[in-house]
Amino acid sequence: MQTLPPLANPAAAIDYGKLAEAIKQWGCDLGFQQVGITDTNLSAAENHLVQWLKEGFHGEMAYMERHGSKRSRPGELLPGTLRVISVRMDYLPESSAAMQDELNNPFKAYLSRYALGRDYHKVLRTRLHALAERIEDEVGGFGYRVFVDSAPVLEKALAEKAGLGWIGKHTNLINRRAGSWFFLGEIYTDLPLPVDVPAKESCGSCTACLQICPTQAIIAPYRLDARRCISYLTIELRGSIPVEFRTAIGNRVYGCDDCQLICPWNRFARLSPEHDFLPRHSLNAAQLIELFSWDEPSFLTKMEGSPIRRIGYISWLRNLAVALGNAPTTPDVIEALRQRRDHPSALVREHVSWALEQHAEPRN
Ligand code: B12
Ligand code: SF4
Repeated sequence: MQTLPPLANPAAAIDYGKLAEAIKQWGCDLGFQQVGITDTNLSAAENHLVQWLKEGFHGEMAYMERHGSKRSRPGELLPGTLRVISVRMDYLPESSAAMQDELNNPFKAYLSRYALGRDYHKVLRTRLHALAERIEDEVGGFGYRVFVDSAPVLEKALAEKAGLGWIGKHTNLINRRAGSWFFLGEIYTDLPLPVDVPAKESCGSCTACLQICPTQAIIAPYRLDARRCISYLTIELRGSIPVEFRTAIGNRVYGCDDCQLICPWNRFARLSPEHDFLPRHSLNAAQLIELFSWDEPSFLTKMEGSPIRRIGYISWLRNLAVALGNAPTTPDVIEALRQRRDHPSALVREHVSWALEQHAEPRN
């Protein structure tokens, strides 16, 4: 890690301009691709959030409305917060050509590229703590808390204000030089650091993501109806996947990347240097039948430390059953589904029955 000249000593005032520069350097030394700083005024984003909730676009994600205005007012979540240090970390583990190949192979399972390796919450949180401790070494005790999608925080709006990119029409944050394959994290702090300039919106007249979305979840630019989004249907939704979306889900068994894959700005994306984000258990090229054959202990063991574990074994089988229903009709596919026809979970049985019907097997 680079050593910078002292920014403060007990007798002198802190030079916050120099401190901000140093924080950005330390952040990059710790593996973040970019660090920006913003204030806590999210009034424009708050209006959109309130409207989004009012329209019910969050579906069953009750946590999105549970905390009232704390999500859009950082000072209500952590009193005393003056600034937010926003960071981004690239996660792309393989080329878009490889992703497209997997997506196009109906016998293979497509899992969102963000979830192939170690859980990002753990990776980013550890680094953010290290960054906060580095700041503490320099200025002494200060008020802060770190977040990685771990509390009511409006991460994209903060990152946009901090200059890390703009919220694209697909609603992910995009950076002109790096695309959108990155995670976000934050440090809320009481240090009065100078703030950065927001990035310019640069989608222009493009609407590629709206058109490619398999379930038409981006109902208008910047407006995502999560209830239609495959990411929501396969990760957040606990019950039955509405039949109207099952065919469109194709072989996407955990999340969806289509709106990012089509985005022209991702031509500038770079592969992540993080070893932690490399695919585990060959999840980037797994066969549907093989994943469907795992028993619960295998699922739990193999998914240790992965964000996929959070959906649980039943949702895992549910999603795979849908994808197998969409796979070409072969004796192996039908046999794999038949093996699960009498599964103890009614949810799994229902999705397996639907899948077998797609292969012209009547419900039992
Ligand atoms: C809830 C959630 C979801 C939900 C809903 C997504 C959504 N768009 O809100 C679901 C489950 C669908 C989801 C999916 C995904 N997610 Co998610 N998700 C979140 C979470 C927890 C909250 C997002 C949020 O605040 N939504 C509230 C709504 C109101 O926000 P919004 O739709 O972005 O709307 C904003 C703008 O579009 C604008 N706006 C809204 N309406 C209007 C209308 C007009 C006219 C205008 C001009 C603007 C405008 O203002 C809003 C507020 O800023 C964040 C983590 C966090 N704590 O922030 C991660 C997060 C956004 N997710 C992330 C990821 C990686 C994904 C997926 C790519 C995962 C995957 N491959 O399956 C997909 C992408 C799908 C997509 N196109 O958005 C990353 C995004 C990183 C990035 N580069 O942007 C985050 C930041 C997690 C992280 N820490 O890295 N996610
Ligand atoms: S695909 Fe086009 S419209 Fe969608 S986010 Fe990318 S640049 Fe914006």
